[in-house]
Amino acid sequence: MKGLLVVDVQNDFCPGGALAVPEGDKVVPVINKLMEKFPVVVASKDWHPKQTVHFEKWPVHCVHNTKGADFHPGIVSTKIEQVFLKGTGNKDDGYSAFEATNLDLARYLKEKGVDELFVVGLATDYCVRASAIDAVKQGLTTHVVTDAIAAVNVKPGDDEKSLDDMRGAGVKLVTSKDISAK
Ligand code: VGL
Ligand code: ZN
Repeated sequence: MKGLLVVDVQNDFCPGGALAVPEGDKVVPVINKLMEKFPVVVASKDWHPKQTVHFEKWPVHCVHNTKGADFHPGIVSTKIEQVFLKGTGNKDDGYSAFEATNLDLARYLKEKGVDELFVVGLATDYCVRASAIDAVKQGLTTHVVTDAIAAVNVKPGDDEKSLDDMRGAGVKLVTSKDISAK
């Protein structure tokens, strides 16, 4: 069974947001179309407390229950059956959706019979990378859809390096047009 994991398509990671990913919003229409093709669609949200050591490294972003932490308004969120919240503690981790604290993503996918996971969203070089690599470690056949992700690129080239890291870990890179109907 195929599942789609939509990582952190939140206002703060989109243009105008507190930690804007260049062209972060370009993934929105691609993801909306993809969601139609998957029997199981889940999403993660970066969901930080007001104060966390994470903000020593990053501008304040995705504080829980704020507009910045909402999904981008263009995302058809009715297609998302479950949201996984991560980065909820006072620690600088939580990049991976598999570290969500409200529910166990690995167990959820297993219960749904998902053995093949497609990862999309923001940001390529942090949460998409960490989530995809963890998915492989969970034994899932894991794909990242390269036209449905965008990178922060704190350093130029972080996007390409992340793609290499993911490929090296066993992630398959595909484009949205390679994905057929469910
Ligand atoms: C992320 C930086 C800080 C992400 C989250 O969702 O990729 N990046 N917090
Ligand atoms: Zn964060």
